[in-house]
Amino acid sequence: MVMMRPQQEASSRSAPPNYSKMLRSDLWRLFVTLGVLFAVVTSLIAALGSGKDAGATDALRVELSEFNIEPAELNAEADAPVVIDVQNTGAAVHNLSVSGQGATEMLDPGESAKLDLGTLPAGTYELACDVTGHKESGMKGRLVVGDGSQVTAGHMDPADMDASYMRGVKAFPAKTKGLGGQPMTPKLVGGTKVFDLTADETRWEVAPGDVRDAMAYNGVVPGPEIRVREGDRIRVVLHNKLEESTAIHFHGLNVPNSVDGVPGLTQDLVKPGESYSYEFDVPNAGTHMYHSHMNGATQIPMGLLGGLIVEGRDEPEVDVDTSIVLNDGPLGFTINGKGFPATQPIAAKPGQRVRLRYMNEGLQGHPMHLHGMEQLVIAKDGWKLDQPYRADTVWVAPGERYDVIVEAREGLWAFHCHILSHAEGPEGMFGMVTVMAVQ
Ligand SMILES: [Cu+2]
Repeated sequence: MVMMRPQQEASSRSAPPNYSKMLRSDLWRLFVTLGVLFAVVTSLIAALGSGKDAGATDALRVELSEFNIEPAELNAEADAPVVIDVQNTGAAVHNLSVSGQGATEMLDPGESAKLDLGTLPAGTYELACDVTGHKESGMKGRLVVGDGSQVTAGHMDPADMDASYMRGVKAFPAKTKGLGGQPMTPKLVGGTKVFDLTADETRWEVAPGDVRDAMAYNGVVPGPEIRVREGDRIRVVLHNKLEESTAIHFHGLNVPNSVDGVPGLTQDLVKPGESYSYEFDVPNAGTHMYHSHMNGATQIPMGLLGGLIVEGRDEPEVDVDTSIVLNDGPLGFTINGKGFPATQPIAAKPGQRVRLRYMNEGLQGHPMHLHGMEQLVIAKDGWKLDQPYRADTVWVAPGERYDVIVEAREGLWAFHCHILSHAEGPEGMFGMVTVMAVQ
């Protein structure tokens, strides 16, 4: 455009002689014309280019898994279309929902979708998965539109971080309503040990003030512990007070097929309001579990699970025998139905032998790490190992059980899942954390 000025000036003023001479020159005219064309094309390109820039934020991408939205914070420009590429990299169904703005459909594992939110005014929007309980389990985040002054995700004022962390530790072991996994005394009918289990919906306090929708046997998570001896005759009577069908499977026990607890395969559905009896002679000893075998990815994480301990003929001598039932899902990450600081400490005296029985009822693996002492792994899935081995971290996959023996050393020893997002965040420890208190 600058190139035009001599011409304009020339026409608005009386031109000095050497100027008019130059204007008359064909070469100069061609030069000016080319200059004008160049300027027009350049500004057109610039206009188109800037239009494109103003209309798009850098590609936004999130991955959904159990139970994370990664990254947990997205940043977008204000007054520009926001499009998010969403991929479900997890093993369960998830979606991405942006508070009040829109959501993808439910995505199966491996599926992806584009979430086009159009132009959003500046502000902070909540990201979450709409599947019941997934947001509470960690599938949340935020979308910050405009205003670069926002704090970075996960960043907390260091003083607040310290205070929040210490509050949690000082609250441990915090009191909450309800304690699951306590040994159940059976009714003796003839020579048969009878256990009545009522499945119902309930509210369960996972951590102080954190009360969630749950499904429970006899109102507790985990359900009461069934502890019997190899060869006992037992009858487990299930009463279904849920609004959906259910059944009980005895996980790890080599029971007769007819009492294996799989609706449609070995028995009828136990419909709402119905009862069903399972009676058998207890076969193989070991650390086992009982749980629902209907709508499993919901009913079990929500609490329809329990320990089933079968004492054998030659059990190792121990001073303390404790079950560690692991679970994850709508109730968060829990040890015996509670999250830190409401988890129970494991108490022992120096030199005592402590038997820990891990049972993983969750949908994820949990590597359980004990500080200060090695764990001697003596059994896998209830079967004694020919060659016990030592480990400081015992990976317990979904469905697995491990029995370990620990020789207690004096001290307060942290004991937690080593997938650290199951145990600790900027606000302190939570979920799968407890303490072995040897005093
Ligand atoms: Cu874990």
